[in-house]
Amino acid sequence: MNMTKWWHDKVAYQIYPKSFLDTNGDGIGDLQGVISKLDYLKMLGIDMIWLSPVYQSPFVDEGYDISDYYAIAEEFGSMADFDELLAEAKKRNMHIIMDLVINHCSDRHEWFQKALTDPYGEYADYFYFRKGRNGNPPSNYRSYFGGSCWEPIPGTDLYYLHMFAKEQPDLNWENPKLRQKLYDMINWWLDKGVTGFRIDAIINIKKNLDFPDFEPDGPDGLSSCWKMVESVDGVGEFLDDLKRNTFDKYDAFTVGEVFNMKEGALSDFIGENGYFSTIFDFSAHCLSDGEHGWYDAPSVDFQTWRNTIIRSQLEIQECGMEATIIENHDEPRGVSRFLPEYAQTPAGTKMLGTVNILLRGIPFIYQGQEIGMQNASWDNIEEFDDISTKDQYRMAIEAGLTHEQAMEICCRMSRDNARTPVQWNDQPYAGFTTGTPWLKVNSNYKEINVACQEQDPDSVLHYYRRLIALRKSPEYKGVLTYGRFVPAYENTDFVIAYYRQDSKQRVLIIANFGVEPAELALEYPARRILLSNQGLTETPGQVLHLQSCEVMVLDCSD
Ligand code: TEU
Ligand code: CA
Repeated sequence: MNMTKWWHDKVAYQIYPKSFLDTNGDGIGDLQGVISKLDYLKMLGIDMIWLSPVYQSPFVDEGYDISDYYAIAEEFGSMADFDELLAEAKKRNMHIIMDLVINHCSDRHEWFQKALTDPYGEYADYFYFRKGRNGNPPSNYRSYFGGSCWEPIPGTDLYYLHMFAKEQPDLNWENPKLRQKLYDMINWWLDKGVTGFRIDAIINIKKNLDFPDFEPDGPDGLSSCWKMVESVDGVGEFLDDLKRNTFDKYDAFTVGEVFNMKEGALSDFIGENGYFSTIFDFSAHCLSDGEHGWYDAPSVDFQTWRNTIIRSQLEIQECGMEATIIENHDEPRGVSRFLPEYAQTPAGTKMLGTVNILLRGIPFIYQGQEIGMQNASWDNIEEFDDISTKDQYRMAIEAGLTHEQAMEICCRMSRDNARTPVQWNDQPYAGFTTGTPWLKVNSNYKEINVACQEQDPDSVLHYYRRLIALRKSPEYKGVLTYGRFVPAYENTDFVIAYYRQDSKQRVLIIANFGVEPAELALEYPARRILLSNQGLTETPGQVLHLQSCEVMVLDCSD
């Protein structure tokens, strides 16, 4: 990678607007809430904000079902609010990137409504309308949210395809007219001043138009729809066309949500001329993918997690950069997921953050991560809002698990763990709203909230500020952005360590995830301690003593 890009050294923050901050008491976060916290984010060191969808939507899948790409959801405010957000961000030299959901839209979108009224007309070809086979749907695909991917169209012998919920019909990317409409829409937002996009579920846009059946892989007799996605060729042509007609013209930043990529395709995606600027590194998250669902998800031990991160970093740096995350709106909280119970403390939270944020890549911090928000506790299935959690619960029960077992799994894995309101203070509903929040507030808000952490210089929040400041400091920015990733101390149990180094500098990041203290001889003498979650300031000697959950960042340049 030789060319530098404007976004290489940026630190990003994901906002899930519905749960960020409510300013009008309706229990739903809104754009004014985001605007009011721009200074807070600036102070944290954030350069770029990814907004989860704020478009008009029936919210069946919380905004990932868009009914009008040119309108702001009235729950969140107006287009004037959005323009104000853009202007206020710009004043602070911050970028706004939108969520681009173009594999599917909402069944309430005008295109789909028109298609339904004229199932053989022009708009039907914006979607996949197909005849059934012998009284069955056109193929045996199971959607990501459960049940068949095919929904009958009333009054016809046709079905339409939906890889996600039935309220999210898939758009037909084979249709050049549809593609052009999407490009026009993307360019309209870029003209407005958004500087890029996070691109949702994008690998799914290429279908095998024969829609062949696959071997059933569950008791429902269906086969996961991603098998078709993984087996079909040609997504690259669409992605290339997309990029040339939109992002390229604006030097936009794009981060793709890409699962199920083909072996060896990484450089096509994120190389110098890749389809995207970057994609998310989900390698650690995929470790807990069950064969059938959450109910048969394997548990992940420390060594596997560490080795996965190392392997992934080594592979990526040969092609480009990926976006590194601990959590997002689809994942449980990282502190609850990646840290053993004894480490689910402020020290452990800082350690996990340090290891992640100093990796080679573009860090994306998810709202609340900077104060160490954790999974919530859920008492019954009705408390969940998430469509996927409800489906996973049903699947677990169908597979023979008890209600208690199924609940235990949903508590651990639910996407709603990341969607509980941000904990701003210790007031009712954590200061998120003066009304009733749309989703329950985590009961630990009195211990974990922004206001109390502001008061405490040792808090996770203050530590995150120092961590990001180090990453962006004039002295270390170069090596921490472009420096190579070199794993270290790989044979030491419970330690994860790596160097970031270039021809002039070498920085060691080293963390002890174990219960026991660790003692290690430094391979290169330390010149200076750059960061410590124990507040240490004295440069260590030859032998490094790391307590349980201790992390250190050392300048070990020659
Ligand atoms: O996610 C795509 C995706 O593959 C995940 O939804 C995954 O299948 C799911 O989290 C398992 O629980 C994107 C968005 O991030 C997600 O919020 C949307 O629900 C989905 O697309 C549909 O737009
Ligand atoms: Ca509101």
